[in-house]
Amino acid sequence: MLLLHLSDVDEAGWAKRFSEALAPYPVVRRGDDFDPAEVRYIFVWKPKPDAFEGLTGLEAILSLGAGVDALLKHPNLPERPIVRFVDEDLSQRMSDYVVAHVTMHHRGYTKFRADQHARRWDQYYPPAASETSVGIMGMGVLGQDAAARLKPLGFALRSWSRTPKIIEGVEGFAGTEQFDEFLAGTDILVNLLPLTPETTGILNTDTFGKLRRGKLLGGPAIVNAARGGHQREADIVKALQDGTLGAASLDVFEVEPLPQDSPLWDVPNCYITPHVAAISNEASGVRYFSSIIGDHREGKPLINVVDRSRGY
Ligand code: NDP
Ligand code: OXD
Repeated sequence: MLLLHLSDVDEAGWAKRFSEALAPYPVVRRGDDFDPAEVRYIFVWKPKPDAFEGLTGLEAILSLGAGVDALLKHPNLPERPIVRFVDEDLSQRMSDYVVAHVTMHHRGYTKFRADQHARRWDQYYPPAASETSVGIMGMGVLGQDAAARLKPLGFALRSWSRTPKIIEGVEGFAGTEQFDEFLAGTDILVNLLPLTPETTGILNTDTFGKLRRGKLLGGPAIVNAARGGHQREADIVKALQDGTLGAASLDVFEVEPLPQDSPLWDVPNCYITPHVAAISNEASGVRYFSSIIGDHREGKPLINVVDRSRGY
């Protein structure tokens, strides 16, 4: 039996699709009449504290989110394998966001927008893409997809990950020892890291001060589409105001929804979106998790299992 426990999304819609895809395998939701001991899989997003109560026969936890930082902090998380969402459609959507914001900062959007408001004709030619370096933090599923889509646009690409990566056309850096070197050659910093104790607060004053200056008018830019916990928002406001950063695109925030009184709302070179960089699409999500359940019922191993000791 599959139990759905989803908050803030259309649980009924997901349940209907799962019932169709898995039939005759039983699919239930909270509030239905079922024996919790019969549940083998639970599909979760923002599970409540009692989500796992009575699930004595549970075999795996399926996460609607690609990021599992919040799930790993659940106070009653059972010691069962966690399968996270890995999906081409999700990667494509994230890369759409990344490419849009990288190209926007590369082409001096902040300056030209301000010029237009001021009715100012001021010819400034941005550097070629090949002279502009995009540094991607996190070279996993999403980071690699973003790099593959930025590459044909001609950007100079570099990446930073925990373990070394050899990817054609991407200069790789790994570990804390190579972090500063990575930053020193980066004009546009893209964050696609998971949120772990090691990566919390990584987008801070110290990091911004180490980015390359002199290539992009107004200063280097950051794009954070991973987690709000990665960024120190007070540092971002200050850096955007004092010119340490030329621009910031933020899809995620320390507190979501972003509070009404956050100073970020009023900073003109800050581009805010409400955690919409990439959504887990129902059709492809149901296809992915149904095939995982089907394979597992046939004795095949689970895929994309979270390593709890690493935190992602
Ligand atoms: P992956 O697990 O596939 O990749 C994570 C990458 O980060 C890996 O390259 C890993 O290194 C690297 N990494 C982890 N810890 C460190 C560290 N301490 N130092 C350096 N590098 C590190 O994750 P995904 O690409 O699938 O997703 C990334 C994040 O994107 C998710 O965790 C989630 O928070 C966020 N996300 C946001 C969405 C949105 O709508 N805003 C939507 C979906 C995801 P290594 O390769 O060596 O293991
Ligand atoms: C995710 C997200 O982690 O939507 O999938 O943030």
